[in-house]
Amino acid sequence: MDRRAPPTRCAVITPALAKRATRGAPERRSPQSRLEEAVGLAAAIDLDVVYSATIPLSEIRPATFLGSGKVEELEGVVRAEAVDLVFFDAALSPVQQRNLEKAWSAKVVDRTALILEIFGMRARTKEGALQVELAHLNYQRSRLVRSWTHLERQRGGFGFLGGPGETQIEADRRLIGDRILRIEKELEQVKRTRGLHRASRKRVPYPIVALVGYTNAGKSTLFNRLTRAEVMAKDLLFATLDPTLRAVDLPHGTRIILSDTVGFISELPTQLVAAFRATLEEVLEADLILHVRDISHPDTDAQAADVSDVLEDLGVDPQPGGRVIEVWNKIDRLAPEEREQVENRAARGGAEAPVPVSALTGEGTDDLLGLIERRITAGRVTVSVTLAAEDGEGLGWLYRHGEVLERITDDDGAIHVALRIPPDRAGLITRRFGARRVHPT
Ligand SMILES: Nc1nc2c(ncn2[C@@H]2O[C@H](COP(=O)(O)OP(=O)(O)OP(=O)(O)O)[C@@H](O)[C@H]2O)c(=O)[nH]1
Ligand SMILES: [Mg+2]
Repeated sequence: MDRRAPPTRCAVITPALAKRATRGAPERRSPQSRLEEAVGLAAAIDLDVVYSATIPLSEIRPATFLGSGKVEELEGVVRAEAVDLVFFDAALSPVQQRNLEKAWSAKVVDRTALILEIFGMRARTKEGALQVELAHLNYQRSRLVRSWTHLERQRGGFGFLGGPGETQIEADRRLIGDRILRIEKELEQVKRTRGLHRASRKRVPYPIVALVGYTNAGKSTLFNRLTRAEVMAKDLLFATLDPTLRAVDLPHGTRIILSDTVGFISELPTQLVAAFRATLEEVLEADLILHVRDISHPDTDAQAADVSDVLEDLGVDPQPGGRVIEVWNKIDRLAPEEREQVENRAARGGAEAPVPVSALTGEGTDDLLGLIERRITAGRVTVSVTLAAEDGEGLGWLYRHGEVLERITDDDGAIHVALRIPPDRAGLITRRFGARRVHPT
């Protein structure tokens, strides 16, 4: 259904608190790049950004966030630019939101609401859609105002872009509560199914390699390059939402499953962190995590720090060297001397060394595949097993529990199998098939 409303005229406001007001919390980004990201978020949902500004302020006012002089000044802007919607890039309390809407006679959405809206538009799988809806309902319930979003969406509309005349209706708490219960039940059902899928995948001996990284870092482009797939890769924040999996054969024949997933962003709404835990659970279980960074971005370090924070929250040690490999993407965009620095850093080697690549041109991606293979197979052992000709069940078991490198049937029908397995499975094999030659690869 493509019922396009005329583009909504949007003003993007990024408040920049003075150091004092942030209680010394380190600000990782410049106000300018925060504003650029905010404009990118608005654009990600097809808003027509007609005005954008950083508003410096020394303290947050409980009633309107900004001081009264600023509120008035912006009222003039909203009127002059015929703004329908103000994206206020911070967390607003319901009271602040309402007061600003009154003062500006325009719809006001904060960062959480906007990101929820983007996620709502992008969710494709049933689970993704349910999780976004759940996050939405929780957000609404916490604000006691009926939202412009999922109710509108059910009518096939464009969420809060739904037009004027929309009033803030007191939410019917009970209605929302009932709905939350229903969705939670449905989610449980979907999760059970997914759990089964995952369990069956676990039995597949292929290691899982997960791509993570800041939104727009180039994960999907890299995924496509490595798998020759065609996942949507766009200069768009949160182009990918639902996880995608695909098998890749590494240079020496090791097969892995590569997973592309949702990108991270600073101040990811807590509702969504919870909701997307399931998506990110794939990451938790991955054998290897590729942290894809846009090394050409001025905020690359701040972005990497944000990603590390989320990984840490999920219980993954974000330090490169362990399960994480840092992939420094977009080297084609670097100036020659910057590029040299990056390459020197990579050449120093070691387990923590980043891998410079360009997902766009393909430079460095062969090295990356080689490294993935070395890391995956390191510590694996090869075992040789001989089976009686009639032991079809045993053969099936081996295929499920290891990576069969070679299988030879000799003249009297006996089957010799060379199997590569993680070391912790060696005991299992010896127990089941008797003592066998076990040697490291
Ligand atoms: N110059 C250059 N551009 C790249 C490279 N890799 C990706 N891009 C561009 O960066 C933009 C974002 O790429 P995506 O692959 O969609 O990024 P993503 O990390 O999947 O983003 P989300 O799904 O939004 O989290 C696209 O316009 C890509 O063409 C690269 O190596 N060099
Ligand atoms: Mg993507």
